[in-house]
Order: sequence, then structure tokens, then C-alpha cells
Amino acid sequence: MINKILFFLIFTCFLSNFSFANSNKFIVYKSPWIKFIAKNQKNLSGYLILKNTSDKAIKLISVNSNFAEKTEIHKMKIENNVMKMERIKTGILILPNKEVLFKPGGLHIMFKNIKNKLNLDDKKKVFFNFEKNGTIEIMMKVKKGYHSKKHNH
Ligand SMILES: [Cu+2]
Repeated sequence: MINKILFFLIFTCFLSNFSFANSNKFIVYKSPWIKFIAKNQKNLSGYLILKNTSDKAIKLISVNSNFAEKTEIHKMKIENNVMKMERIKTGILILPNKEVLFKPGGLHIMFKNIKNKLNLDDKKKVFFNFEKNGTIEIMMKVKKGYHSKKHNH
């Protein structure tokens, strides 16, 4: 519990420069960013918070971008004490009035085979496709991450 509170506080501090932006009628988002690891990094992950402001469940079915060869939804899981990534192909259901957190060590957007190297402070357009609610375009900023588990492919 303390861990959760601590995490929340750290996370909240981290997010405090951001605010919710209206993206479509049903989905708002917060703090979209791509974690900068090193120049020439081929695979990068992106994070944000998506909130469903409607009273019906909304499904995120896929994500795409122009700067990576593939853009996928991933989650981290522990298998035999080793942290691994798994692609989520079935989409993410966001319950009414609930948030889904994409965060280091958890759900993330995986950008595979970046076409041109990304630099700090670059802003990249990413498209989030919802089952019945169309596509929203979100600018994700390339930033240095805070300490988190190493992310390997
Ligand atoms: Cu991944």
C-alpha cells in the first residue's frame, strides 16, 4: 500500500506539468511521452494515461505511427522471475469513467525499428484507434525516463 501511495506521489509529481486535453468526446489523455534511452536506439516505448469519460466501455484496438516500422501494444509480465514483454493483440478495454495507465514496467506502446533516430524533445504523432470511437492523434514527446526496470527485446 505504501508503495502504491509512493508510486502515485512520484507519478503525480512527474505528471504535474501536464493536464488533461480534450481529444474526442469520450477519451481524454494525459502525459504522453516516449522514453529516450540512447541515440540510435531501435526500439522505444511510449507511455500515457487514457481516460474513458463516457458511461460505456471503450476498446483501444491498435496504435500506429509513421516513424516506426511497427507500433504495438505491449505489457510486461514476470515469467520464471524474469521480466518479459508480451504483445497484446486483443486490444485494451477501458471501463466507463476509468483510466488505463501505460507506464514503465507495465503497459506500453512499443515502437519497433525506428526509421530515423529520435532526439530528446522531439514530438511524434501517434494514432490511437478505438473500436467504435474512431482514431485520436496524440503528440508524444521524447523525454528521459526516470529510473525503471530495463526494457529488453
Ligand atoms: Cu515492449
